[in-house]
Amino acid sequence: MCLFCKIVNKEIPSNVILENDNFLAFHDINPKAPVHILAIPKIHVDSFNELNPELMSSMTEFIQDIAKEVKIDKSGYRVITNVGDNGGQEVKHLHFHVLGGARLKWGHF
Ligand code: IU
Repeated sequence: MCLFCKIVNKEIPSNVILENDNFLAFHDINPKAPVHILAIPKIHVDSFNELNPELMSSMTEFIQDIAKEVKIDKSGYRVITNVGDNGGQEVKHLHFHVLGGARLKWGHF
């Protein structure tokens, strides 16, 4: 079972901020911004490449709810999903990074 599936099953503890039947949001263990949350589907999806558009639709609302929950919806934030090797995806369970809490820099190569 993959790392994030174990987090979903609570076999590995995480700092959960929001959860419903289909999704889980928890604080990234190695934050790259003052606010850094990971949003994942509870079912195993390898990456954005395999993401069903219908699941993306409900994930959109979940990510919007995260931003409101941690109060970065008004100040602004960034949503990123890394895909595959060139995208820098380390954990092969789809996750969206939700980053905020400061004016973020841009540029990645
Ligand atoms: P990436 O897009 O696959 O590189 O992102 C993986 C993220 O998962 C990365 O930001 C890690 O800090 C984070 N993470 C975590 O929150 N808990 C863990 O046990 C592990 C990685 I391993």
